[in-house]
Amino acid sequence: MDFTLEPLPFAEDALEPHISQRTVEFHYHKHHKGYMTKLDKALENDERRAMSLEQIMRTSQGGIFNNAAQVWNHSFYWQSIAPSSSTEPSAGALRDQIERDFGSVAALKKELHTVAAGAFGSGWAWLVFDRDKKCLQVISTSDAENPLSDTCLPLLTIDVWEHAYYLDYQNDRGAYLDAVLDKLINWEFAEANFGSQGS
Ligand code: MN3
Repeated sequence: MDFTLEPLPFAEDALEPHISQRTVEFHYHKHHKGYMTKLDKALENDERRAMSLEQIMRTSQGGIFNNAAQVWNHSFYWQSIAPSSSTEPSAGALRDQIERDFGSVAALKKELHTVAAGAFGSGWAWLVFDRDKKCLQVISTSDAENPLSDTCLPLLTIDVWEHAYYLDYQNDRGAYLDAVLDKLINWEFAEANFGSQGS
């Protein structure tokens, strides 16, 4: 794999006032980049250097898994949020599936809020599509874990590590989640992921 970080999909101040430029700077240049730097160093003389990031995650444990997964999770997070997002998914396949599985978009947002707020310690909240059960689910993972597998297709994620919100909201994770869920969720990204499920 190429050990350079892809650029942010928006300007560093573009999420203001919901997520500050200072948070995005630290989050991207220190945390996200830090995981990539550590992964690069850990794989210095390792045949896994030639693998894709996804292959490295599948075949590694411990520090190498943690750094690889955190690189992947953060790239996915930066795409899961966007400035001036539409507040709801537009009419279409994902919206139909949301209404089937949760009743409404509002109920899905409430479930995301509950799961993300209730996740103990550091981790991630996810909207995923279960290919076996053919349904959407909201789940959380701890630390660097992610739900990526043959049966589980991630559609969007919310970072609930404290570094994602502490500078802006201190210990009030709920206020950060309100801002993300009401103003920043990139429904077009979730729709594109949902559309890639195959059949
Ligand atoms: Mn983070």
